[in-house]
Amino acid sequence: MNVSRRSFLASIVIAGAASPWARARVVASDVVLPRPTPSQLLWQRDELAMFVHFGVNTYTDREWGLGNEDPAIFNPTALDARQWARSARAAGARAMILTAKHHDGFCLFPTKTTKHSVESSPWRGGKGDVVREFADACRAENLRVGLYCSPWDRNSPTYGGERYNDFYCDQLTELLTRYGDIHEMWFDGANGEGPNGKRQSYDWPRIHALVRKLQPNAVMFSDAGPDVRWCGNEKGMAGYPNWASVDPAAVPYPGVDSPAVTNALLHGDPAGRVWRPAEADVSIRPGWFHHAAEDDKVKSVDALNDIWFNSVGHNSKLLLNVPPTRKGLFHANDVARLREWRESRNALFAHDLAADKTVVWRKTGERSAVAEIDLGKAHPVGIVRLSEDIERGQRVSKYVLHGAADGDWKELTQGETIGACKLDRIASSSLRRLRVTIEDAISPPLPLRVAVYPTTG
Ligand code: FUL
Repeated sequence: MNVSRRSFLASIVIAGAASPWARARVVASDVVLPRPTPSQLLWQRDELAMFVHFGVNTYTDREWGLGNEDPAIFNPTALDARQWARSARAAGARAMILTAKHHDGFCLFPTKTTKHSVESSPWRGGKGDVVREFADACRAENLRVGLYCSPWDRNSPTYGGERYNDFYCDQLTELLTRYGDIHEMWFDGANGEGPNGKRQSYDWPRIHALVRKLQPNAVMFSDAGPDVRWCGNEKGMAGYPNWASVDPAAVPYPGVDSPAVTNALLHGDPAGRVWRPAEADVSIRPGWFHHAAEDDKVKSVDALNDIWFNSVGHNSKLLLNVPPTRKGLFHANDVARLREWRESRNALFAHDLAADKTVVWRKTGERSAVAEIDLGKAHPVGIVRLSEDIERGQRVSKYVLHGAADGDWKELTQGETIGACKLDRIASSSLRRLRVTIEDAISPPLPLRVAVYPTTG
């Protein structure tokens, strides 16, 4: 599903331009738009990452630990991070993110900062390191490695004072120097009270600078970025329209909450000067951690597909959580569902009817254009995928999709933003030609990539 740049360029012809790419370059050089860094681009092109919530909550059946859990309860009898990674890979994920520390403060890695860690547990005789096994498994399965280290810590006695920022930065330093390349550092916004009843003021500029220094290629996620923003809900549903650009002042720090903030997270801002695409996180079950009572509540393939269309299909990246059980394995129901879901997506997107067809591109004004494609013969069309060349920013703000069998054009759907990927499910009809009319854009639009998938089932 990734847009290969070479095929993207090869499949487009610009009507009436002697040297299409020379012309496109001139247009693009006129504008100053926020653009992704190479790391942000890589991050978005992965489309799907797996989230893994694991820790003392797995053993207490809680979602938020209290911070006073006995490390002795952490004892996965069959922990196999390779099984997580294989399932993630089979589901089509290209990255995986582990809760190295959740709000309870229990560290899944040995650390000099606290005794509240795997070292004090019976697992692997206190010599184990879940983060190490996780990172090794990711690399063995060709997945990029991401880590979640909760700023909120209900265990640390330093929490609520300046020393906690040192403590937290020491933990980050351990995580960012021991385990090779980290692709994504995930900072959640929850910020409650610590063991002393105090709240913490986090030194975000220092935290961000530390991550940049130790892992310059990592993207940092939080409500407030700086590289990737939260999509504004935990349902895996990005907003629409969805701009990758934002006004950084609209979400000043992680955890800030108001209707205006939610709106900014859901939709981004076409006038925003910073590139900060949305990540849509959701769990495959009701909870983030494993609870045996939810073993029959694994989301259906239809629900997961719906999430896909509303996340990846709305110019976002999907972060899907699958929680290991007390044994340290993904549950068989989740593994089976991931496989079924992948098969369903494979079927939906198996055959791009437009793969070897030419998109004829015609500028119709400073901020408008038309893309037309002839499939050669009529097919029942179920999904149209549109992509902008986001390396050069996001531009389209209004489009209409038309289709024709042999005769008249009829309107299929209308949309606003496109970005890296817009998926339109259209009522099944037999179509030979498709036309995307870009009615407005915030900057001269560039040729689109158009993929067309037949109706299945
Ligand atoms: C939130 C946390 O409070 C939840 O427990 C979970 O980790 C979710 C992904 O982020 O901020």
